Amino acid sequence: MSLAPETRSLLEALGVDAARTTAGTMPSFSPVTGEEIAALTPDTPATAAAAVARAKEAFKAWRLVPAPKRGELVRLLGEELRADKVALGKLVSIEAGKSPSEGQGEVQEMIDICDFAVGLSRQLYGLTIATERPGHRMMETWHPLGVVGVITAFNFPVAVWAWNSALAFVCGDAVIWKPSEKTPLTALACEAILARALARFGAAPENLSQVLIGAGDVGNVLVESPDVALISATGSTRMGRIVGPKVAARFGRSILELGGNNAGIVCPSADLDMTLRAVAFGAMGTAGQRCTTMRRLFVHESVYDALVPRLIKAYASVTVGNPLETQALVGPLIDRQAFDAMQAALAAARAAGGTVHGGAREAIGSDAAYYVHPALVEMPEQVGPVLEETFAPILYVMKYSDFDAVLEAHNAVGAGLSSSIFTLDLREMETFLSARGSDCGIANVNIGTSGAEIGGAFGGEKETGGGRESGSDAWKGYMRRATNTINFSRELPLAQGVTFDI
Ligand code: UN1
Repeated sequence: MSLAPETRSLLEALGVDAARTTAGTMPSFSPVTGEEIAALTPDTPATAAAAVARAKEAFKAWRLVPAPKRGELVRLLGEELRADKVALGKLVSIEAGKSPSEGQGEVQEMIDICDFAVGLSRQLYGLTIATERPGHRMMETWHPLGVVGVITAFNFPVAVWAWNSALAFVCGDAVIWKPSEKTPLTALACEAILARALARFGAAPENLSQVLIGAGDVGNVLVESPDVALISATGSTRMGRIVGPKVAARFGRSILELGGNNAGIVCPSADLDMTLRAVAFGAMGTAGQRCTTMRRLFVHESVYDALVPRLIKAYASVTVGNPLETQALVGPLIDRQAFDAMQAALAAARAAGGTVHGGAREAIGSDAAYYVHPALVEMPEQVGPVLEETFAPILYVMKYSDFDAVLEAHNAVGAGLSSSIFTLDLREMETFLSARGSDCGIANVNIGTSGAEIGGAFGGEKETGGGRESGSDAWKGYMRRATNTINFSRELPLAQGVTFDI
């Protein structure tokens, strides 16, 4: 096959050897046109195993480089990403179908995590702890963990790699990345960008970072290898149910960032203009293909008629289109399976008494591209498809009257990633953020469920998998902790007052 001229020039500008993307057996498609845009040579379980062996060697050297020096590599990566922000953002648009603003926003998220990680490289602190024994000192030390396997999804094809790699690099780990088979080109572009940073850095071991192109059989080598200390996997709950137990069975560590079924609650005092915009972006942005996409909305009966008709209007007027050629707010679904899943969910919602607004396919581009109008579904209650994550732009809207009951309904789904409350009432807000409020890893007030900044820990509870990536102290997941007790006395007092006189 041959590359489209635009894809070819982008890949070349980003430093990817275009020849590597045309001669293989693994096709890659753009959701923008539905056309095949590349054909790559996939890795195999054998080449994946070889990569693990190489990464182990790289780790042995990298763990000895002082952390602030490791941070210098990430600083250079941030610089390279700044230089390539527009080009990489565009490749994200081609491969994942995001609008230009969202494609570049994703690259900005990578730059942000690099900046964060550079600072972190001088702040990998352990505690000094009071000991009960005289002449002793107790402290904890954080050491590099090992080889980190990063498995990412199509919807954030580059940012999630950066969240993991920027932290892993400053923490002293080697990284093997298995990107989604739906977005291999952006992964190769990241590899090329990192290669420039590594060349400027000069002192990193070979194979500090490797990319494996392929499907589940390749990722499975990482998952099952005892030489991969940490698996950080982003994707569906179905994937997590396979990966999590396998890693646990070998006592490996995992950071799982799985499905979300994120909800907003609109209270009587809510600023409805702001709520409207927050819900519109949260539910329709990225064509509903963020793990943080707002999928459920509970609206108090006193404001239902003031808000929901306006929302339906906003849905009707939103522009859907080719993200490379138009200013449309909503781009394509990733593929036909996503479209089929959306239509199946809408049929189930109708059968359960829902009133569907929107949701039809739009004839944009070829038959192989799947553009849909986002759907808002008024549901009489939270049943059937409302309880599940469908990775498409469907917002289920339900009316509520009692605050305590809506909190319960809010938490009565399997996933626990992100959540929002729209209120100006202090009691409602604080209750939502309290122990009896939202059970999600992310709980917001007067903003939507998506678009988290990198400074906070990112992830969620229950079927979302419990992992935390990105900011705050998520770095601890990429290091191992040693508790050290040092006796600088001439005695040997035992802890807990135990005597053992010999
Ligand atoms: C994802 O969809 O996997 O909070 C990540 C957000 C983005 C990250 C989403 N910062 O929407």
